[in-house]
Amino acid sequence: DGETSVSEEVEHKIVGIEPGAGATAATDDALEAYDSLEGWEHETSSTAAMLTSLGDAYEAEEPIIVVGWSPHYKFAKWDLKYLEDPKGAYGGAEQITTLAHKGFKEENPGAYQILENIGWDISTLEELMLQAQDASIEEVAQTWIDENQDKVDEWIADAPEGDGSSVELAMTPWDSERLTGNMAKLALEQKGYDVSLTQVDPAIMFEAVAEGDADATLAAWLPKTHGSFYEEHKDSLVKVNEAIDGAKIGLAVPTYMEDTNSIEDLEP
Ligand code: PBE
Repeated sequence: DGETSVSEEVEHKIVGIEPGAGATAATDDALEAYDSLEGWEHETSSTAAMLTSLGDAYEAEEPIIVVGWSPHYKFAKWDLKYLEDPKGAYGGAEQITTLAHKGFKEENPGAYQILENIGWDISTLEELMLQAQDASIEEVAQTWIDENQDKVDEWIADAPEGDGSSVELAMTPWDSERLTGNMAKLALEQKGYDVSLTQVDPAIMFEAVAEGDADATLAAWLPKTHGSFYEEHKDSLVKVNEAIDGAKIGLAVPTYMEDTNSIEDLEP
């Protein structure tokens, strides 16, 4: 009928994020799983570049398809929706899980006990991610700890003093993980633990905790996003806590793309 389809308008391209992200691997899986995505290109770059492309397209009310996830401020800043994923390429609800090296509980039972207690509602984290648009992650983390001492006390009160024992935490480079990593660090430090926080890609993070180069992480998205990393290393890892419930990954589009609601609405 001569009309340009959404798939043509976006030039059969998915705007992706970092090559090492779990959501990137899931998107490659989706390209394999869906006939509707045959011949599509998955362009990886960075979260910042994806957000710039999304903001520009949104401003111009042009169609765009991005690799998305929650919690993230993009859903508060713009009206976006996830595309339905009937084949489950992106999994379902995820828990952002705290993992430790298998020997860590015995090595440092006090720090382990505190990590078992630390968790947040997803709405709290979303609010903090919005605040982090206008302030540094470290500032937002410090302010939340200062204003929620009752919560921090629940986490640390019953645990033994750290007496300067070291806790090496690993995290990934995304805002949600930098926030939870920094807040956990501050809570552990209040009890006298000496905490280091290192930022690495997911593959390195899993390897570091599995090999004991890091003690623990609050940044494992399971069961799907980092599922293959977890499977590879699970014999050396312990699930300490599900610190955040209700996370999600998938393909996201602006809601003004009214007729595009499922990955199966796209065309080769
Ligand atoms: N993310 C945010 C990461 C984990 C946290 C969903 C973009 C990923 O590995 O895909």
